[in-house]
Amino acid sequence: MKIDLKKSHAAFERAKRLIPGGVNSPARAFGAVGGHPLFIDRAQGAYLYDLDGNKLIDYIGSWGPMILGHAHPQVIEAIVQAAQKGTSYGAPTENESRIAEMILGAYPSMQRVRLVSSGTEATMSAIRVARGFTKRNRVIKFSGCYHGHVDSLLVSAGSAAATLGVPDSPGVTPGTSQDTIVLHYNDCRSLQNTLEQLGSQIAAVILEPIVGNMGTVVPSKEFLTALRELTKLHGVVLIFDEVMTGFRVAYGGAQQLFGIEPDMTTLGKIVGGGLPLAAYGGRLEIMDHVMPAGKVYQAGTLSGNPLATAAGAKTLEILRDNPPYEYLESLGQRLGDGLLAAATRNGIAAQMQRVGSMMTLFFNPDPVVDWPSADRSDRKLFAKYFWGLIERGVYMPCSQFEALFFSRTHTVEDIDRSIDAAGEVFRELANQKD
Ligand code: HOZ
Repeated sequence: MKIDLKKSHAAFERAKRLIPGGVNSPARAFGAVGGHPLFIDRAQGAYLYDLDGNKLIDYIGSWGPMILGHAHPQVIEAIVQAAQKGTSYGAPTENESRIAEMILGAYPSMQRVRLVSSGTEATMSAIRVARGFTKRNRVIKFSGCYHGHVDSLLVSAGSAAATLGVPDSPGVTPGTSQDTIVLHYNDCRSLQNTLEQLGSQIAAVILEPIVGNMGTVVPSKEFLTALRELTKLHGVVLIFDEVMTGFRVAYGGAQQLFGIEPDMTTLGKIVGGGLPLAAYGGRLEIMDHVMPAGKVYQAGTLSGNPLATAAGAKTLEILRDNPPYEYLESLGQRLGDGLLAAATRNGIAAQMQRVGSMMTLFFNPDPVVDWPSADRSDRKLFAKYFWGLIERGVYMPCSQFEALFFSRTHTVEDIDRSIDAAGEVFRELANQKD
């Protein structure tokens, strides 16, 4: 190993004696790439600093939220000011309405929105509300899509569940998952057949409108059209899980980018500006079923927490008033093209899948359109690529099946340094093959 990771190793040994697997979320465990995770001391702008003092260009961005870069001064100031007024009241605040107004302004498909604390809570609640609204039980999801660790959706799931080989988690009872139907992403025919046969039993179709959790996978135009038309035809609630894509691929998320209105939307990550806040919402007639407006129960002590709403509202305000999306697109194109060129120049079969500032370099000779094609990627090669980049100060997501994210604070120099580092790694790997 070319860099010193002694303190991270010691910290991981200690954590393993206290916390299952030493981590509080499996996606961080480096399980698919081997070795020990880096323990982070602090972060600023585009960089992470680990316990051993290594400075790394960060392409995880806390798995999505940090679109403005780490420790953005205005976001930090908003959090500090909120904290000085108390950290939680268990009573409504005006800031909840302020951020709700901003969300509804950005997502016209939603007429009401409920704030929760995590993406998991948002998708779990959206499914419950869709069931309450339609009075139907069954739900369609797509293999490789991940919607948090909701029991009924931990079936053929992406993210760390796929990375660590447990797409169907033990502990999820057959009873819980029996109402979940799993189809392949981008497969219009099976969607049509399933809805024709079972449409009257299906409450919702849920999907990531651009997948991040099997690596980045983009929907075809036909798939998006089929989703909207068929769900409408069969009275099924179409839920866009925009926890990753919301405020990321455009201020109004994938639905703005594609010009398609789902019935319900879930948000997380960026909406909380790096603090635990998420949201779900949709058409008025659906959301009016949520208690206390309606009878579908959903609650939370820390829902709409004052620190989280302060960080989230400030982040959205900055994104709205000074949109970074053109800049992110130009940097994304540079990075995506650069990484792919570096791989192919060295004889490595790869596919770049990208939308703006989220992307995945798949080590795969064929286009990746769904989980079976993603699953054929070369995991071993990915692990070598990952560690080669760490040694050169570039911190990528630790799985082939995660999207990388970068921020407004990343510079052309950061991008070019990362491409050069990848080029060196690929050269080394090509030489090893010879
Ligand atoms: N949803 C995140 C990206 N797949 C993972 C975060 C986590 O599970 O820790």
